[in-house]
Amino acid sequence: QHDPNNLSDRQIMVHLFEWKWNDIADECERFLSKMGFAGVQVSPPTENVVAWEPTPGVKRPWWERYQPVSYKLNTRSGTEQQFQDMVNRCNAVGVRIYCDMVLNHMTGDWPSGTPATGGSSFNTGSKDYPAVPYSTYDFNGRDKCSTSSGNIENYGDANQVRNCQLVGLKDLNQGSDYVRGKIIELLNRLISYGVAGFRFDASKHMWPGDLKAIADRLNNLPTDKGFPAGARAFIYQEVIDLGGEPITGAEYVGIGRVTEFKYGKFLGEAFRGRNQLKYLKNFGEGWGMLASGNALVFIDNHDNQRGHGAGGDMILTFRVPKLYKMAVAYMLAWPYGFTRVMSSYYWEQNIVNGQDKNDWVGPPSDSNWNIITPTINADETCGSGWVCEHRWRQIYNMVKFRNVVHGTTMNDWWDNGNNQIAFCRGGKGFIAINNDNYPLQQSLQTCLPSGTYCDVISGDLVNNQCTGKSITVGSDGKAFISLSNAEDDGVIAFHIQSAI
Ligand code: QV4
Ligand code: CA
Repeated sequence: QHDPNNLSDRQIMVHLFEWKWNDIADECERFLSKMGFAGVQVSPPTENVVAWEPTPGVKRPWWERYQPVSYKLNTRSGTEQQFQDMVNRCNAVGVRIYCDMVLNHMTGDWPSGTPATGGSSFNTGSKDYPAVPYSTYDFNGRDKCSTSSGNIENYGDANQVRNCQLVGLKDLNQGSDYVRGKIIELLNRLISYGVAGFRFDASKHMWPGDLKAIADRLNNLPTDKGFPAGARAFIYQEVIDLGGEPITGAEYVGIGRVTEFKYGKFLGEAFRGRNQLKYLKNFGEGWGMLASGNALVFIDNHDNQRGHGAGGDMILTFRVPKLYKMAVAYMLAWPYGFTRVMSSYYWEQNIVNGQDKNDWVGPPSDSNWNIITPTINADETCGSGWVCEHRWRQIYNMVKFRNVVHGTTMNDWWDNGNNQIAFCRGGKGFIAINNDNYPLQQSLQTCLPSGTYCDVISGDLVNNQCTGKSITVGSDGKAFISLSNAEDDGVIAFHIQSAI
């Protein structure tokens, strides 16, 4: 199902990567609702392995959460009780919860006695996960996967990709009625708590037919949690399709939306100067991407911001803030896909031969490895190791922009033949971006009513005054736009609700 079950005036989700449930509930109430966020993607809620030094020095990596041990909801993010409380509190302020679901596999190989976050035992040698329970019969075996390692060795072979192990992770057989039943039970439990949708992790590694069979047996969203009668869970599937493999994203669009990884890669290339912004005029289907209504789009995700997954060094992240804010602004102004904003924590990189040796580092935590609550600074930004891109003014003000212009199309495209672009959105909002190494100085058609507007990138509209730049639109709809390449931000944006 492709509809995020969002309130109609809220069009953006934020991934609060590795946040605790209590902190997410607070964030819904104090910030996300006020700023018009539609929902939150939360880290996998299912009990996972406690990964303690699988290799020397690696302690509680973020990726341990992608190795489930059971379907108990007990993780470093909190307990089942805290999870339910979060869903209730966020729904109460109109912010949806979308869960990251690891359904393709359970853990990799671990020594017996390795603990799990909810206290469950498991045995990887015999493929026993008694707290579900799953046993060896529930996994794809030698009959299904014929590679010598038992792992996926060739992405050119669709059978391997679905039926062999992804990096040694015990591969569940979603073709089995029993496994389907356990997965459906889990998803329906989350639905009963008021969860509005799911990210299906590693969907490329599961058969579309199996996912369809599972999705079809989900319950409607509960009316007693505020959903309209007959509402279905939103589904977006993680399929990395950059072309060149037999498995395509298009195989999955019948079930729900699909992560469009080309989007962030192409924008990374454009803003890093490997392509020109003028070509973004028809960004979307015209670039060989999925249909807008089938796409879930983002600039970076928790994998490719640290060199896992897809996109390589073209991906933009918080580490290149000026380019990143420009790309996010473009994404949020551009009518394509359902958008997701990344919200990260900081870690020190250690790049050796082009590879970050610290790509495993988990979230900010105390001496007992409990995740730390983000602190909130006076200027709305975060502290204590949390980057909180979603609390950068240039980003949350563009969230509002997207909500304001929702339902309009793009018009009045302008470019300078290089990397200065501008466009308007159906009489409701205007944006200009300068990624050339010289100033933008132009009188441009804006499509907005005449008046004075506050630029929402350099400041805000406060007490009927602009704290940043202001722009005057004349009776002909034209405005003089001045945006130097030397400024902190390479964007000017305003909309009908930023008018003085
Ligand atoms: C190691 C060896 C293997 C060996 C295995 C033996 O590398 O060769 O067979 O031990 O047990 C971690 C380690 C990895 C380790 C594995 C098993 O990094 O070295 O294998 O665990 O213990 C995340 C991380 C992975 C991590 C995994 C599980 O990115 O590094 O593996 O979690 O903890 C493809 C997929 C796509 C995937 C993307 C990263 O098509 O689906 O790779 N993206 C999603 C998630 C991602 C997650 C997974 C899928 C798996 O977004 O975060 O992987 O759930 O493109
Ligand atoms: Ca599989």
